[in-house]
Amino acid sequence: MQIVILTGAGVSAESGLGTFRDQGGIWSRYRLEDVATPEGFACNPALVHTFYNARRASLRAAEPNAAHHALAELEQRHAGRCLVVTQNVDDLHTRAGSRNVLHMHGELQKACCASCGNRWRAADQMHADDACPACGALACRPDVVWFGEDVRSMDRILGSVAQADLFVLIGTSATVYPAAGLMQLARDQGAQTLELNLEASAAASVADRLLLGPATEVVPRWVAEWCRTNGLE
Ligand code: BJW
Repeated sequence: MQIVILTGAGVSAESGLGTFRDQGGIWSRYRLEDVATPEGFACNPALVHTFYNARRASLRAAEPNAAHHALAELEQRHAGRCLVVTQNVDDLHTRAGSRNVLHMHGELQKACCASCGNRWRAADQMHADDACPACGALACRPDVVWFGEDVRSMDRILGSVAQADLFVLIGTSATVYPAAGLMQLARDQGAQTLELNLEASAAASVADRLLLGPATEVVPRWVAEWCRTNGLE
């Protein structure tokens, strides 16, 4: 039995990290064209660094919540493969103990050089005039995936989705591709599909089962149910 879990901002919402498209979310305070596109970064790198420096500070103050911990426990108990594919750039799944995690939109705590491709742990504060420690270019950026850029680990993600027996979508609006299409893909290839969300996502019509509620409640409840019905208590 292979399980693929796709998570989005909703799984980290109760850890104090904002979602993007909910009321009062990140995109109600910033224009995504300004802070989450290569063109926005080229136009105003200082603004983009300020945006991500603040997000990094929020992440340092955040702790994994009951949903992250429940998913780590599921991975530990489940005998087959259990992969978390996250759109989140935070490290809360890993800090909760999940070991099999793919960050398809990159990682907030990493920096990269747009000139030579070098990657390193980001300083708390990044600046537009930082030099790459490898090549010296003034082309340092957060190691995250902006609109129009290729997402990470897509071959591994597609391979895992193709082999999945169960696909679980958690806390994402399913409006950003290619992540938004993964549940449909999983179902087309024979997986059972489940959505755990505060509100039904744009992909909810392809979920075999939909459980609504805050992640810290529905995810631990579902993991406990799954362990019980699969004799993993
Ligand atoms: C709770 C909760 C609680 C709340 N408990 N739940 C036309 C058609 C199709 C595709 C395209 C198109 N034009 C362009 C594209 C491609 C584009 C795209 O999808 N655009 C759409 C807007 C249409 N995609 C891309 O460009 C991607 N790359 C790509 O496709 O490459 C190939 C390509 C290149 C060029 C052209 C075409 C193809 C890259 C996407 C990169 C996204 N990057 C961001 C920023 C990352 C860094 C950062 O964090 O700053 O990723 S945008 C932002 O959205 C972030 C998120 O990971 C992503 C998804 O957001 P998420 O997680 O779903 O959050 P929300 O806020 O939307 O939803 C929150 C959910 O939680 C809701 O459901 C709530 O109900 C729930 N919730 N509280 C449980 N307590």
